[in-house]
Amino acid sequence: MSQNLQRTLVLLKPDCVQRRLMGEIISRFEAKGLQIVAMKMMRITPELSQKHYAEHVEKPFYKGLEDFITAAPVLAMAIDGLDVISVVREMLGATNGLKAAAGTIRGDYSSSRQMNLVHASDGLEAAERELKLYFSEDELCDYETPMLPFMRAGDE
Ligand code: FUP
Repeated sequence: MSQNLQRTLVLLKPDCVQRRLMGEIISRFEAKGLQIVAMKMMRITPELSQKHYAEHVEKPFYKGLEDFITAAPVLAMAIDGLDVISVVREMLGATNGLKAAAGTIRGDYSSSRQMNLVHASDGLEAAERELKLYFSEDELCDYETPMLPFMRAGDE
């Protein structure tokens, strides 16, 4: 197993679900060759929101953020891949959809800072912490894909 193989937590937020963009976004991750190992539609409670956004709870925008993230279901995913934490962050683009580069998910589909469609862990520590908030060990489905030899070299 490569030493850069990582796992990250991705949330398709309420705006993504409501706008029927889940398939579009999941397709991008699949086309990139990333491996989805868990997926769950769920409603984020205020308690979970406060844990997830612990670093933002005291900020003035937090109340609006909590109202938004708890307003409708989200799709939570655990995704594996080489350097997947930074790869997914790059695919998302800048936090504010108005500033995100064209070609990124937020750049292509979002015109908002709050309603930016997708969350992804921003580092190793965050990924470990967030994955535990959303998934139990037995919900994570490790599997091998026979296509792997055509997706990257053996020493990558
Ligand atoms: P990101 O890591 O890109 O998800 O962005 P941040 O951790 O900086 O922010 C977390 C969430 O808070 C973002 F998805 C958007 C939201 N936010 C606001 O609603 N208003 C702000 O002023 C800043 C962030």
